[in-house]
Amino acid sequence: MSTSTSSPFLAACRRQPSTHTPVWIMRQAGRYLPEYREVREKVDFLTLTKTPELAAEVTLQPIRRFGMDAAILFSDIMTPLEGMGVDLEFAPGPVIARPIRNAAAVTALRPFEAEESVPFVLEAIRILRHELPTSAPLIGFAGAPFTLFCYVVEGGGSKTFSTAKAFLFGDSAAAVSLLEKLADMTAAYLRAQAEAGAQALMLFDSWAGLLGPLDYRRFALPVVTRVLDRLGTVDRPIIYFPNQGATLLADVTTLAVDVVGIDWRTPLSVARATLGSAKAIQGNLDPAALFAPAAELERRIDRVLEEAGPAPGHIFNLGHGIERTTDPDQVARLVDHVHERTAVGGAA
Ligand code: 1CP
Repeated sequence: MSTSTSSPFLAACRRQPSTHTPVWIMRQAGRYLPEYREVREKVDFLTLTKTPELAAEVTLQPIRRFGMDAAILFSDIMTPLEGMGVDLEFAPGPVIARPIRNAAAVTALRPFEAEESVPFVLEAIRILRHELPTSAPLIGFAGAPFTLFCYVVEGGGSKTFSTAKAFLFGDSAAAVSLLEKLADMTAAYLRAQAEAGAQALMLFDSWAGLLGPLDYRRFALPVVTRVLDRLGTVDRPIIYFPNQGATLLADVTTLAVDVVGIDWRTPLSVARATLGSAKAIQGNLDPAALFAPAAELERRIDRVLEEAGPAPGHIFNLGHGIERTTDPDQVARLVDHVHERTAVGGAA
């Protein structure tokens, strides 16, 4: 199903040359877009993610407006957790009224069944595969186990996730059992998305950088490996994004993923040097560059392209999610500039 030659994005995932450097943007569907805000005036966020036609519509919005080289399913990393028996609300970030903080709560979690728990996600994927152009493959995604762990233990967002780390360090046996259950859910969830038609899969480890290398190696890395092992036979490129992971990249090299997402703090040349030539890279413009005047924005885009170097296997993206006060015209400028600057036989 996933022929890479027709898509610069899929080609880059496989480190094959293509007609231009593909570009998409983390959180490309969302509140910086007036057409997204219009949909959100009518329905709340959970309803939006659970109504396949609406989720498909907002997934398509940035593709129609900007012509990105990949679409990412509109959903949230927290969405599948309800299927394990975790209660969930958004206000606007995730809120869990009964966080998981001891062995009994871990044992009480239900095994996850994708068709039963997230039929709306699978249906949204099927709709999107009919509606998306072949130039914009669909990325399915999930939260990496440690990042999900942070939210289900803490009960919501946090700068430090101190409660989650206290559980991890204080009752490591129960914490590892929770991490493994989250890994098994994540693998089943990603497999179901691939079977429904997702053409690439991304794992968001947004809070990986809260761990030093020893703890990352002991707690977070083995459960990412567990997800990948369980996905073994699923033939889709896999992108792993260890946010704030500069000190973790040597360990990340050991993971059987095709693409590593790099946050904006690490120059892509440094990431390439550590990761070697066996992995493609994705990133990493500072999202704040979109608030700079056009000429400065374009200089910063050019710098990212130079850092990535001429070898195939670079997917242009921001180094983290787009800010919601971003001017959509700046996003148009970014997509157009990457396309023009890197077109084979063009100005590059
Ligand atoms: O009111 C609204 O519209 C809700 C805001 C919102 C949106 C637009 C949330 C709540 N989630 C989303 C969509 C979303 N979340 C996508 C859609 C696809 C796209 O990229 O266009 C994706 C991929 C996510 C993934 C996600 N959710 C991550 C990983 C990426 C990252 O930013 O590091 C994380 C950490 C979340 C949790 C979450 N969900 C929502 C919020 C506000 C948050 C952050 C909470 C926090 O820690 O403070």
